[in-house]
Order: sequence, then C-alpha cells, then structure tokens
Amino acid sequence: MKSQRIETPSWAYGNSGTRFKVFAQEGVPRDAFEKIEDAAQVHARTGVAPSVALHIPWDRVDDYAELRAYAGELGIELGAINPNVFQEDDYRLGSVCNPDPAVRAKALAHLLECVEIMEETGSRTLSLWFADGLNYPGQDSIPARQDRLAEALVAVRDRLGPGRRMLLEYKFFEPAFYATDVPDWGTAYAHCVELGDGAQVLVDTGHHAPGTNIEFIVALLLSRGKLGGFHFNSRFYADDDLMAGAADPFQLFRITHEIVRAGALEDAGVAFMLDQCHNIEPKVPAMIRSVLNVQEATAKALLVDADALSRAQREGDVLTANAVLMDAYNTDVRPLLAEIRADMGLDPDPVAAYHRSGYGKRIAAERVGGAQAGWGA
Ligand code: LRH
Ligand code: MN
Ligand code: MN
Repeated sequence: MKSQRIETPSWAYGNSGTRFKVFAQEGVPRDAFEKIEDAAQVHARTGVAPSVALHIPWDRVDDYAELRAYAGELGIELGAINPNVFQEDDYRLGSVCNPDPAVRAKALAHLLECVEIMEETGSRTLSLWFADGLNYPGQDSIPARQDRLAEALVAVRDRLGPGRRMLLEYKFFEPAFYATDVPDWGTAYAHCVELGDGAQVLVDTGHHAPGTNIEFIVALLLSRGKLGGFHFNSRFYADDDLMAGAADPFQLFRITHEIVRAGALEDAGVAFMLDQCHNIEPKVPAMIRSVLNVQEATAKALLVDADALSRAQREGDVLTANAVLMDAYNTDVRPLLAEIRADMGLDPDPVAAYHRSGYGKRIAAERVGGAQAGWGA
C-alpha cells in the first residue's frame, strides 16, 4: 500500500460542469502552476499521488521545464500528457480520422507536439483519446477511418522517445452518437497489437455501456500485456466522471482484485490515473477522497486469501470461492490504512488534515477568477 501510485488529472482542479451549467467555485487554479499546487496537496495528504497528468492545450505554458521544476519543488512529477484534438472547429468531422487530409495533418502535428512536450516534462506516457466518430449512418466510411487512425498512430509511435509509451483510450459514445472510431477495448487492442510494445490500452471506467463487466476486460488485457492503465472515475449512467469508488465500490474492488491476482500491482506498467470532474463538490478534498477510495479497494483486493480462492476454484466450490472474495470486500480496511499513513508520517485522516491545514481557505482568498477545466460553458 505504501508503494502504490495514483496520478491525479490537472483538469479536475479547474471549474467544470455539464453542458447545462458550470458552477464556478472559489479558489480554483488560474493556470497550470496552480493546478500543480492543488495536486501537490493531494500528495502531501495521502502520500500516494506523486504525479499529475496534463492536458494540452488546457495546460499549455511557455516553458515546460519551468513547470516541471515547480512541480519538483512541490514534491510531485508531471505525468501523462493528454493531447486535445477535439475542441477546434476544424475537428467537426473528426481529427486523425477526418476525411480531409489537411485536418488530419493538423491533428497529427498536435500529437507530435505533445511527444516533444513529453521530453521537456519528463513524462513517460502519451495518453490518447479521440472524439472522432459519426453521428449518422453513411456519413463516412468506417474502415477508411480505421485506416486513417492507424496511419496517425504509427506516425506517433515512430516519434516516441526511448522508455516512452502511448496509451489508447476507448469510449463507446459521446460526442459521436452513431459510431465512435475507438469505441471499445477490442478496437483499441487491435490497434495496439499492430503498434507493438510501446502501445497499450487505457481503460476509463466511465466509457462502457451500462452493465459491462469491466474486470473481465482488465483480466484479458493484463493476460496479453496490453493493459496500460486506467482512468478511474465512477458513473451511474454515462461518462459521469464522479469520484472513483463512489457509485460502485464493489466494481472498483473487482477491478483491483484482477490486478492483484495478475501480480500487476507492483508492475509500474499499469498506471492508476484518475479522470474526474468535481462539478458541485470542493475539488481538492474530493480528489483526496477518490485516492482513499482507490486505496481501500486495493487493500481489500490484497486481503483476498489467494490460496483459499484457488483451492475453492479448483474444487468447483462456487459458494466458498465467492465467500472468499466477499470476506475480503467486507473487511473494513480503514483502520489499517490509517496505521499505514501514521507509519509514513502522515495524518491518518487525510481529508480532516486537509481541512485543518487552511489550504482551502487560503486559495479561496488568493485566487480570484479561476480557470475553467476546458469545457462545459
Ligand atoms: C473523454 C475523457 C478523455 C479526455 C478526458 C478529459 O471522455 O475521458 O480521457 O482526455 O475525458
Ligand atoms: Mn478518460
Ligand atoms: Mn471520459
């Protein structure tokens, strides 16, 4: 538990909302530097959130080395770089899948710019999500768009520096409603297999049809060495981006169980990242809460009696196998995690410690005119 690493997203610290309303909050960051200050608070309280993902151009700065140095002073690193090829008029019909070669070239140029930014920020991961898709049957050729996508991905792969990798995130709907160009793990997996070792699938827990068995996808990708990481969040209906573990803590446990079972927890290759929007709740404590929820699910997964489970599975003892899993899930791990935090020199109650610190009040007083996370106006 002490060595777990959970990456928080810069965009979760900015104002966000739905397409109906953005509720501006007091004290939200005005630039990338202030987002990093907030991310550093989450790490200071939890001890397990030592990096922050950036979204470009939302976090564009003149000097990334300066941003990196600032993060370093605050005790954190710059994590995954997320290009943004979905918010310009040119992308109405898609980015790298667009029928117009000039638009495709523009999108690719941005992806390659992000590869360069990785060198300046020290980021090892390029996290790709494409909003590309179709609203109407017949609008464009589905296979032609797959070919255009593959071409862009190859060009990006060929430019990645040593020790760098690309993650491909899928989502079955939104903003396209008829067909999305990377709708599911199968499509992402097929592209990543073609691309080779430097490409893996990113599972955003909010990007599936309701009722999808996400832990099955996780187990399968892990067995093929193609699970690159997560965007954890929770959802009741669609891509709700609520706090991880809030809507369905049992699902989060089932996912972490597959990771632990595969021995992939210690493997730094599976990135635990959060991708959330705190529309109505205060953002820094919500992020701390999310980190704690991921920790709790992980601790429970580590408590599964693996020997008893595999014995019951071998013997076809359905009820015992299920009971072994449920015993772990139903254990209250909060006292154990509090102890671990004390061991690490942290306050056992990170949310309370954050409130006591006065940080929230200070940023509310000091930061006037906070930036929007990127959309929702
Ligand atoms: C798309 C998504 C993707 C984006 C982020 C802001 O829904 O999950 O990861 O980069 O939201
Ligand atoms: Mn995501
Ligand atoms: Mn999403």
